[in-house]
Amino acid sequence: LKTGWFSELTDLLPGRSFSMEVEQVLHKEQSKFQEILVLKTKSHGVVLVLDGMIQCTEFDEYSYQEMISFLPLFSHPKPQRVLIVGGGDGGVAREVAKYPLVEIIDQVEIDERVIELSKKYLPFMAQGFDNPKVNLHVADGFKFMEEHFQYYDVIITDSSDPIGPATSLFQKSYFELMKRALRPGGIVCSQADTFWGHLKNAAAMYNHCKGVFPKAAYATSYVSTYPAGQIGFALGSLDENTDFLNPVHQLTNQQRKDMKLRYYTTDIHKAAFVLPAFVIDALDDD
Ligand code: AAT
Repeated sequence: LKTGWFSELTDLLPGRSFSMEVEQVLHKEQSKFQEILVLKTKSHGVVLVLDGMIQCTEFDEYSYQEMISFLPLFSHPKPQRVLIVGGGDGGVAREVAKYPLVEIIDQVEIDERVIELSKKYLPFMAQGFDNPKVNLHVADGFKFMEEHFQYYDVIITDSSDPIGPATSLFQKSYFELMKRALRPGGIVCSQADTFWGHLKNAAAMYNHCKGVFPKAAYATSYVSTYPAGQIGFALGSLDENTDFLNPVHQLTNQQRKDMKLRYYTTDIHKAAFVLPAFVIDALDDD
């Protein structure tokens, strides 16, 4: 490896790696839960890395935060109470807070240090926490879910990958707990891995939704700095009539400009559910 470069080297991605040239290591520590690294890179601005995996970069974070937020929010007729699990950088809170129908945003992040360091080094994302609608809890998302019943309209799980503290958020039992925590008509959306090389994980997440909710769907987005440049989302709805492919709230160009959306459009939403043949077959098989 060249010195001065960060390479994403983890057991989750054997035999390959994405690299960025580092201008400065802004911060490095071992928290109670994970290794936290904040880098200033030449090409991607500030980058947050947890346990060796890239969580977000200043350059393309919006492509992920907007999709994981608005795929579920615009599929729900009246999303007043939203729960965000994970998302310690504040990017999803920033997006969810933009939507006027949303009245309450609870967020449960396990690692206080991710929040504190994001406030310091990623203020363009952590500004999400300043919104008065946001109530931040520092706790384990799985435990939090066990203690909440029939309350939320939308639950967004913006979690790190299924290794370390986030492992429980990828299990079927977590989807059962989310179902219980929703009000009638509620919708969930979870980070669901990449189908390039992790097809089994992606299909498992879709099948958790399909096994637990009357309606399920799998969506995809381009995120240039995530493994293979692609990440999926598993969506489930308590309302069997939810039509994920045709969002109830469709945005005009003016509306999306007013919301300062840089990635999400209604057409991108519809296209996100159009999947390659090998993915369709893998989702059907399981
Ligand atoms: N907004 C995009 C960044 C993330 S951050 C994922 C967050 O989930 C981290 O802050 C981590 O501390 C938190 N987290 C992990 N486990 C739990 C848990 N059990 N309960 C609550 N929060 C948790 C997502 C990046 C996706 C990366 C794709 N490769």
